[in-house]
Amino acid sequence: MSNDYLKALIFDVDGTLADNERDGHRVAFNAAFREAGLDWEWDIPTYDRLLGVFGGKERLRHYIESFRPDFEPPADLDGFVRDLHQRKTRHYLQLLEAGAIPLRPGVERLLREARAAGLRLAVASTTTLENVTVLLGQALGEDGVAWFDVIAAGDVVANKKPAPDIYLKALEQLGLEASECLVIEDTEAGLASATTAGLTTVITVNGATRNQDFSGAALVVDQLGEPGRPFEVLAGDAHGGTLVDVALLRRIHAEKHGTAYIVFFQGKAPV
Ligand code: XBP
Repeated sequence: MSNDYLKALIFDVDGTLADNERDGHRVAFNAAFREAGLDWEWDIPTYDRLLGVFGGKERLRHYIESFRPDFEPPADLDGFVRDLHQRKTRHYLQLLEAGAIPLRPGVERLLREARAAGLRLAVASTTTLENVTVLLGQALGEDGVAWFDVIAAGDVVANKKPAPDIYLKALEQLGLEASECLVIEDTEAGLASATTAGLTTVITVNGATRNQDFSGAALVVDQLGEPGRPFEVLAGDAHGGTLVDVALLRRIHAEKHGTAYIVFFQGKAPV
């Protein structure tokens, strides 16, 4: 039994902080295809299937290999994919900068509460680093990025989710043990990644992930919840709570790690 107190929250980004896959990343991929003179168009059902492959470059390559037997790949396939992905990232950043991609309900509330309670914040995401920093700056204001001690993102690891690498990287950069952190995720692959890294995980589903298998998650909800807009509990024990807040996360963590559950002075863990 461990005696570790909860010290940090690690957030996935796409689908968790923002519901940005279908109306953000997908739209940007399609704009890149048009710009490159390709007649490819990813509709929502196609994109939902492609979401099984994490990482934009990996997803493009999978699409070419598995969905476009008609396509004559160029000799430099890596360069072709890289160019297409750079175009996609430019279009995605434009959407972010236009304010087209807001945070999901309860996200900003939880981030603010966690900071006030002395918890450290981190990101572990498959997406390109700039996609994360621009989203945070746009949604939380100029110092939004500085709220996070660690932003582990994109190609800094060789193996993307469901491999545990990005969560292990975030833990290494935080200098913390898995037992001192909790993860917020939205996908089965993200859950597998965090769980293999030894982390306890709360799932906040979205339209594309609601029917995935989340056995092994500590709690599964439809959104983090706001006052007056309670979450729906899809699996697990919410301990009578109506939103994901620091008190509920401490309770879940304490239960999982066997830490004596005490009333923290002003919500802060003892040092
Ligand atoms: C989700 C992803 C990302 C984005 C695309 O990652 O798979 O690939 O769809 O991002 P996570 P890039 O849930 O870990 O945030 O095109 O920048 O790779």
